[in-house]
Amino acid sequence: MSVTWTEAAPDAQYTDIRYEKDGAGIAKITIDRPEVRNAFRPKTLIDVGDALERAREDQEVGVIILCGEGPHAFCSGGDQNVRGDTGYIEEGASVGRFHVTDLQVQMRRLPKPVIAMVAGYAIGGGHVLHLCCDLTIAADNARFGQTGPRVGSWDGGFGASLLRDLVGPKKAKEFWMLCRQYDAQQALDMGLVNTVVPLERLEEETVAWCREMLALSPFALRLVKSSFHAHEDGYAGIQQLAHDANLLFYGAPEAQEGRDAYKEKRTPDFSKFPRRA
Ligand code: S0N
Repeated sequence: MSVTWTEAAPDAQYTDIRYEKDGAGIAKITIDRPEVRNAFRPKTLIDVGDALERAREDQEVGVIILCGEGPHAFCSGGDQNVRGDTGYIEEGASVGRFHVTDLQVQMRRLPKPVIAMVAGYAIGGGHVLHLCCDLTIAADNARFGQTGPRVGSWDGGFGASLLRDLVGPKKAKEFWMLCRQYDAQQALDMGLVNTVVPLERLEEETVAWCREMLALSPFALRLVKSSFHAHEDGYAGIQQLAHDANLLFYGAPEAQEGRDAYKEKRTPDFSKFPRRA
């Protein structure tokens, strides 16, 4: 199953990623810093966030792949070279922060499936990025793990909660308290990834999964995602699902009667709508 990727945002000032589309519904965002195992600095995350927003707004796009350049790493987390005493420091800034906080939420709220395509290492904050994706397709050379306590940090947000949901509390604590690495088969066995394929077939298989989703109802997929997150993300998750319901209701004559009555300066007549059991 061949695919041809075309640069999709030639106007964007991306330095750390590539943003491409296949012209048939799939967008691909590639973290392009292989010299540091695709570690992210603030600009990397700003680029990824911008590309995700483009993919969200683009009605041609139904599914988004997130991956790293090359066979050695999906992403090795925060770039320790730009880690300051106040967070990760963007070029030209004096005070740092965690740009990844907003990106993780953006991935969760984005109403289209985001698929992690993992070759090589998904480590540290890179591991949390794959956790935040809706599905993960792993190559047989993939390795997963958290390093926080080894480098003086931790991610107690999605990095703890989603991992706990996927592999259970004991195993999740093992990830964080021992900082071990797990291979692709171990990851599959513990429910951390959806499938494992030979490295040379990774993109082909990921694209096949994407095409399967593209054949399905886009709004149903949107509601599937927001339904899961309604529980997992608390009030923010419920808000997403509730607003998706609003979006559907806007299309109903009952909602339109309220709008039309307001515009026509009359009392709305909801009597024709059933009080459904
Ligand atoms: C990925 C590893 C296992 C790969 O090992 P391998 O294949 O042996 O390659 P190396 O020789 O180690 O690496 C090749 C070159 O790449 C550089 N490099 C790799 N990772 C990083 C990185 N994260 N930052 C900077 N440089 C990196 C190497 O230095 C090497 O360069 P040269 O050739 O010049 O020597 C292995 O590389 C590894 O273990 N990497 C470090 C993984 C790690 O500890 N990552 C950081 C973990 N923390 C975060 O991700 C922060 C997350 C975060 O932002 C956050 C968010 C919310 C709340 C809390 C946090 C938080 O945790 O702070």
